[in-house]
Order: sequence, then C-alpha cells, then structure tokens
Amino acid sequence: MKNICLVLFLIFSSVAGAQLSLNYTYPNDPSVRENLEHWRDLKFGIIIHWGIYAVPGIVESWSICNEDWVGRDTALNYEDYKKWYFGLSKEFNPTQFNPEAWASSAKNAGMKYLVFTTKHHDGFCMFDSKYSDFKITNGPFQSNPKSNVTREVFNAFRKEDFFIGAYFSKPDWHSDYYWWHAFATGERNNNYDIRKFPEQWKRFQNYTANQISELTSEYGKVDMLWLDGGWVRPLETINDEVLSWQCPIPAWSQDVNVPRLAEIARKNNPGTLLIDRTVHGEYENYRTPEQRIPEGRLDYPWETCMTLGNAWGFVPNDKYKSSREVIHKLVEVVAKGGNLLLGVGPTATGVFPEEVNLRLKEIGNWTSRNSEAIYNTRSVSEFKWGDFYFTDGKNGEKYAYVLLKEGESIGKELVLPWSVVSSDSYIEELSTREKMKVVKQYGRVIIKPSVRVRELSKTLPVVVFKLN
Ligand code: H79
Repeated sequence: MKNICLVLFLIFSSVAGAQLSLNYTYPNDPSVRENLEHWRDLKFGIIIHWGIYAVPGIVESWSICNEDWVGRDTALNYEDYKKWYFGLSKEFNPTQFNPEAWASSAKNAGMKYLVFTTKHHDGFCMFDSKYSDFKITNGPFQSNPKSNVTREVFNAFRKEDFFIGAYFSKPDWHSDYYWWHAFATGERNNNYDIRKFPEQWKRFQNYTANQISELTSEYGKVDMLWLDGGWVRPLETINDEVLSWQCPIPAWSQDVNVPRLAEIARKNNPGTLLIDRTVHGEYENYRTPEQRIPEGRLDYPWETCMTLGNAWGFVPNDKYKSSREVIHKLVEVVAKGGNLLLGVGPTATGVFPEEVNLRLKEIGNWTSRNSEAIYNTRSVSEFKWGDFYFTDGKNGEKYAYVLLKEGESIGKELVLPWSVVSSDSYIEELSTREKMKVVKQYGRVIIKPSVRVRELSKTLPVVVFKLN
C-alpha cells in the first residue's frame, strides 16, 4: 500500500512539476531553470532589428524570398534584385552608431533585457564571423572602432544590467550551404534535397555551430539564444502551427542540430536559455507568439514579441503605436503571466528614430512610477475582473490596474471583488502615492479616489492600486 502511494505520488508530482500545458517542457538543468525564473521577473525587453535592410528602409531580409506578402521592387528581375539587395552590404556605414544611447533609452523606458539581431535570414552578420565575408566588419564600416557592432551593443546593454539575448536566424539565405548556387533560390527553405546531398547540409550544420560558438565565446556572457526561422526544424516536429503558415514544407528534414548548439552555448555560458521558436520541447525554454497577445493566461514561460511600429526594422514614415497602447499591452501581458519584447529598428546611420525615443521616454515616465507593479510580479488565476487586471507581488502585495483611454479619468467609485482586499487595509495609488481607506459594502470593496487622483488619472495610461 505504501509503495502504491509512493508511486502515485511520484506520477502526480512529476506531472505537476513538468507543467505539461501544450507540450511545454520545463528545463531540467538547475542553472537553466534559475536563468528562466530570473528572465520571467524582467517582464519588459527590447528586440532590435538592424541590418542592411535599414539602408533602403525596407522589410528585413524577406524581399529576396518568393512570398507574395512581400512587396518587392519588380523593376528588376529576381536575380538582379538579389544582387542589389546583397550589395547593400557595401553601402551600410552607420557612422552615428552609438549603442550607449540605445541602451540608455531602453533602460529609461524600463526595459530589462535585450535581443539583438546578430544575423537575420539574409545571412548578413552583425558580428565579425570568421566563417563569412558577408558581414559588417567587411564593408565601409570596417575601419570604425565600433565595427564589430554585436560586441558594442552587448557591452553597452550589459553595462546597464540588461539580460543579453542573441537573435540568430537558423536559415541563412546568403550561405551556399543553405541556398546552394547549384539550384534556383527564392523559397524560404533550403534549396536542395538534403537526402541526396547530406554532405552539403552537414557543412551547413557545422557553419551554424561555428557561428554559435563565436557568438557565445567572444562576446562576453550571452544569457539567451533566440533562434528564429522556425521552418528550419526536424521533419517530425512539423505541427499544425507550421502548416498554418502556408509556406512550402520540404520532403526532407532541415535539422540544424539545435541540441549541439545548446551544448556549445551552455558550455560557454552555463544556464543559457534556448528559444528554438515554435519547435517546442526541450530547447524552447519559453514560447514567443509573434505580434499577438494570447487570449488567456498561460502558466508556462512566455513572451509576446511585438513591433513598436509596423515593421521590425527601420522603415521611413513607419506608424508607431502610442506609448499608451504599449503600456496597455505591457499590463495585459504581465497580468497573463508573460513578458513583452518590444521591437524597434535603428536607422542606417545608427540611431533610434526620434519618434521611437519619444515613445520610449513616455513609456519610462509610467514604468518608473509603477515599477513595483510590473517587475517580479506573479500572474494570478483571476487576472481580470470588470475593468481591472490583477497581479500579486512576491511578498503578498496585490495590484489592481485600470486601463484608461486618452483623456479618460477614473470613476468616482470603483468596485472590486471582496476577495482581493483583506479587512481594514489601505489602498495606495502608485503614481500619487496617495493612500485610501478601504470601504466594504454588500460584499464588495469600494474605492473612492480623491479629486487629485482623478485629475491626475487624465494624464495616465494606467492607474495602479496597491492592495494590502
Ligand atoms: O525577425 C522578424 C521576422 O522577420 C521573423 N520573425 C520576426 C521576429 C519572421 N519569421 N517568419 N516570418 C517573419 C514570417 C512572416 C509572415 C508574415 Fe504574415 C506574412 C507576417 C505578415 C505577413 C502571414 C500573413 C502571417 C501573418 C500574416
């Protein structure tokens, strides 16, 4: 009997511990777990897309790919277009590049972690790779002391205590090992049958491993590898999500050997987070839905990656979301248990567009006054009730958030469910630090904000009440 109980206990506790929701696999390695829990507390990050596409200010990489959603200049035939696109590497000369300014803007906005495009799908290396000539250190910027831009960016953000992530594209449309010159190119997949040319794919695997080795050993501590290009994956991992992209699925396995990449990264930096996006399993330490917020709360680690403008990279006259909209999304994401990774694209000269800096500043005005209700919070099962979102602090605090439209002020009387407030406690509004006595009526809690709080709320995107 005792034994049966023990067996049952072990089965149930391992199920609970593994958090099986949607096949999410919680890592076993304690140093990875520790990094993951740390990352979950950071809540707000910046993803920077920077590459040769900033020169003309067009979509990142995708214009050399045959997909009809990509607007491409059709005055040139495809081969000439591709030559022109790759040739942008000879024009990319970001003389105003100032990563300290980027890091300071991001820090003031309240961001705590960085993801930087070391190499996007076009294969252009923003670091000094020995394994490619197609790189920032091999063009007009090469003689600049900051030419190895990945190093400069990582150092500048590390100095501001950011958690450092390397965006790295598994597909590489410039590498002969991926888009082999022997065949026509244009599909997002590799362009030869790996079953017939396994040696060519082995070269690609080695090339990828070598670049990951460089990035994780020569650029200081890298805390996470954010691997994009989820169609590059073992055939047996193709799932409904991949099918929904409606892109061609090759008959062969594009297995780039992520376990080997993880081993290299973690040997160099124990505990490195691996984000093998959309593949699921052991090497997708957290999920990253792109440009959307999940409908409900998720109980495994996740992040929404979303652009501030419409594009990931710099595009002239892009339309940027308002700071209010971003803060609303941040609160919603945090209440649902996730992180927000906000995307910005520096210009070809190396600066954040003015509108981007303006929004980051406005976001910072709010995050700095409400930081305790963002960082280190915990999502609760009743994360939404009426007009409120809720989270818990780590030490028994409870936070209630009211999202306000432009010009709107909070009501004279706000009603909260009884359960969120313990008896005879005070409620504090975080922007004014004003304390209010709790009034309990008919099984509900009534908050009556002062005139001062109501006036101020007209300028605030979100009002936060600290309960208990
Ligand atoms: O680096 C950025 C993108 O270049 C890259 N991931 C982010 C972080 C990326 N990976 N895959 N894709 C982009 C495919 C994009 C498909 C899209 Fe669409 C086509 C997005 C918009 C048009 C199809 C149609 C999916 C949504 C609408």
